[in-house]
Amino acid sequence: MRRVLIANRGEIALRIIRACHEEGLEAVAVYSAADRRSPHVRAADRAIAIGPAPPAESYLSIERLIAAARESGADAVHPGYGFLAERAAFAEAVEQAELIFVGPPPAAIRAMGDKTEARRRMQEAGVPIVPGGSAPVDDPAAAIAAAEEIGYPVMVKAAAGGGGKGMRVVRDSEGLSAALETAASEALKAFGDSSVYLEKFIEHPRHIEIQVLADGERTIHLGERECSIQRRHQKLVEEAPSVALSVDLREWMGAAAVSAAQAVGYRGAGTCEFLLTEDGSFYFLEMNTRIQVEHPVTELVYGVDLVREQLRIAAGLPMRVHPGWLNPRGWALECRITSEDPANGFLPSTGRIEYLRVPAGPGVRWDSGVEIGDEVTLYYDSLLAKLIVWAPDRAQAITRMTQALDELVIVGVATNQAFHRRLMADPEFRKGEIDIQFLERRTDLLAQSVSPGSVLDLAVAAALAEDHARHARRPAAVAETGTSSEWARQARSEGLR
Ligand code: MV4
Repeated sequence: MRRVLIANRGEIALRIIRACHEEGLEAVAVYSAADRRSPHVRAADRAIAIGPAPPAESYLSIERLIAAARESGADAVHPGYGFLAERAAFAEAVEQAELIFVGPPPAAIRAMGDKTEARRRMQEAGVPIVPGGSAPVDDPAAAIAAAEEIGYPVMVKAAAGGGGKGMRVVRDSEGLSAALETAASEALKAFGDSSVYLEKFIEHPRHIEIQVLADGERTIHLGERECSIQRRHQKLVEEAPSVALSVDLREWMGAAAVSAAQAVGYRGAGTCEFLLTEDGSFYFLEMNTRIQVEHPVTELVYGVDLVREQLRIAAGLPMRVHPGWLNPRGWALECRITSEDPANGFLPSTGRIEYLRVPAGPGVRWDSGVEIGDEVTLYYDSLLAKLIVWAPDRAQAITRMTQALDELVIVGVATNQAFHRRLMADPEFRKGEIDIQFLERRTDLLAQSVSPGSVLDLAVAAALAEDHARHARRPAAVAETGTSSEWARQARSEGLR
């Protein structure tokens, strides 16, 4: 393996290009007409135009991507996340073109993509799944009988689903047939497959996911990520480790994730999603057969570069992860900075990034695909950057994130930055008292719009507050008078300190 085509854009394309270079590999970027000036295009060794801005005609075109790989002499393809990353047909097309797919075998993608198939495989492998059916239900009478058995509330889920589409909660037999119909039609629309099945609805769980790596020889886990802070199935903040896991629970969930991966012949980096209840029960939900957006928090606490490991494994090399290293150290947090306006129902905002000040300092990582001057459009998802921090413990990580959010300035598009600041200051969040319904309860953290008339007042107040904060940050010794040292006093008065 010498040259890798990155079938993606934005921050993850840049992330993968950097990993390629560290592994001594050449990186080929692809770009749509909207991305011709993007940072990932300049960072790569070569870049190939693959079509117009709409994803269907560029980043989602299997044909054009394979053609670009051929034209550039690439011998491998990394899909990143989103777009074609979890399409078994893409992995197959890559392999049919005699290229290496940097990801799991197509059969593993396919098995995990069908949720009822995945449930059957997990059951066989002894991985705990949510009580419920492992085959699609078709007629309402059978569904009512099944729901009685499971016990209400139940959830109707799309077999081809994932990520929250085609799901309905049902609290009694009355609502069941309507829910079956809406879930089935939603599933048909979203996935082209109307099959649905039933599960017990788990109330107020945490969303915990386990990172796995498999190189064909060994399958290991790299602990958990806590992903409960989400809104409408979009994660906003992730952390590693989770306050909810003891060393023992980490090993149990880790072992379950390893079994899940082994059950489908997994290779590469993957993630098993679980629901974790307050009493410490956990249930496998689904496996994401790709590198994930939030992978950096695991990298920071485990000291492992997951994308470099993906590349090594794809090249047929053993992973470099030494079993003795595998303990989380300290705490990592990630805030997804998106071009969405919390004051406007989180609608995507567009515009040119007129000014950008990026946070820095010890333990601060900024994974971004945008720069000053870039145009934010509606063609792609709204993730502008991931602000990631590491610190020795959770409290210090929150402090560090708060400081980094204070340093961050983005002018030109509305972002969710202020939401993240409110969250970091929130007592419940700081205690780690979170579950997947946290943001449904705490709508106060989402909104807080500012009327145009108060903007000037706020600007003046902000300037005064900044001045006050600068004084507060100055070391106490400087502010003090009446020191015994005439030398020091004199030096300070001359501005030498
Ligand atoms: C559930 C559930 C409660 N009970 N299944 C959402 C996306 C898909 N991965 C599965 N999902 C859920 N399945 C049962 N039986 C709650 C969710 C869920 C959820 C899961 C993870 C993260 C965020 C979520 C938000 C709403 C619902």
